[in-house]
Amino acid sequence: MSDKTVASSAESFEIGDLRITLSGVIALLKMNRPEKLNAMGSRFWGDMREALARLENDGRTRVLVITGSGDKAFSAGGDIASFGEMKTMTQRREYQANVMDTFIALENSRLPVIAAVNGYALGGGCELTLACDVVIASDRAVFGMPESALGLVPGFGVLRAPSVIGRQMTKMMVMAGERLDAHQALQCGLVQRVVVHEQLMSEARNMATKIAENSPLAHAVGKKLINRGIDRAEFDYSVEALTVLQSSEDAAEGVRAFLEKRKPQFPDPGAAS
Ligand code: CO8
Repeated sequence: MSDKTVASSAESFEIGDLRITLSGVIALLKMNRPEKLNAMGSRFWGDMREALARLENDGRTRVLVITGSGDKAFSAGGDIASFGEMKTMTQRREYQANVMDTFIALENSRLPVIAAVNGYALGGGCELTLACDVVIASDRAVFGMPESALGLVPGFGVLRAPSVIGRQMTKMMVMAGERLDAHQALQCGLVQRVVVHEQLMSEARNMATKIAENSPLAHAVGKKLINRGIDRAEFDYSVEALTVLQSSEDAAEGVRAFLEKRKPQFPDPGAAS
C-alpha cells in the first residue's frame, strides 16, 4: 500500500491526492488538488491503480464514479511542472508506461467507471474520460488535448479517441489543441449526457445506481468485448513514441513556455537537418 495513504475508515479513504468515499455499492473517487486544477502529479498514476485495486477487492463496490474537486476542473492533465523531474530516457519510459498502465487498468477493470466531468478535462484529464465507460458532463465542462503546445501527443488519446469521436475530430483536437464545450463533446460522442452543473453528481449517482442494479458479471464481460480493438503492441509503441517525443527540444520548449506563461516558439523541423 502507498505510503501516501493518510487516512482510512470503513466509509472513506485517501491515497495521495485521491479521496475515495464508499456509499453502498457506489464508490466516488475525487481528484483532490483543486489549487492546481487537479493536475496529475507523478504519484497520481500509481495511486489511481491502487485505489482501483482496493475497490475491485472490497467485495462491495459495483460502480465507480470519478470526478474532480472544486468548481473549475475535472483535471487539467499531467502536472507539467513535474515533467522536468525526468532526466533520462529510462525515467521517461517508466513514466509513460506508468501513465498508460493506469488508463489500461481502468479499461480492464471489472468495475463500470463513470466520469462526472465538472470543468476542464484537458490532456490526461480528457484521456481519463476516454478510459471511463460512461461520461456525464456539467454544462461547464471543457474538453481538450492540448499536448502539441508542449511538443507532446496524448499517448492514450491518440489510440482511443479515433474510435470514439472519429479520426478527423481527433486530429483537430490533437493538432490545433481545439477545445470542445460540453454540448460539442456530446455531439461528437465524447460525452453521453450533459446536465446543469448543480445536477452533475445526482445525475452521476442515478446512472451509477442503474448500472449497479444490473449484473456485475455481464458488465465485466461486456466491457472487455466493447473495449477490444487496441492490442498491447500499440500501447507499447505509444510508450516508446512518447518517450522519444518527451526527450525532444520541442517538448523542452513547450514545458518552459507553459511555466513561463508564454507562447512556445517551436523551431522549423527542417532547420535541424
Ligand atoms: N500541470 C501543472 N500545473 C497546472 C496544470 C498542469 N497541467 N494546469 C494548471 N496548472 C496550475 C497553473 O500553473 C496554476 O498554478 P499557479 O496558480 O501556481 O500559477 C493553477 O494550476 C491554476 O491554473 P491557471 O492559473 O492556468 O488557470 P486558468 O483558469 O488561467 O487556466 C487552464 C486554466 C486553461 C486549464 C490552464 O491552466 C492550462 O492551460 N493548463 C494546462 C493544460 C494542459 O496543457 N494540459 C495537458 C498537460 S500534459 C498531459 O496531460 C499529458 C498526460 C500525461 C502524459 C505525460 C507525458 C510527459
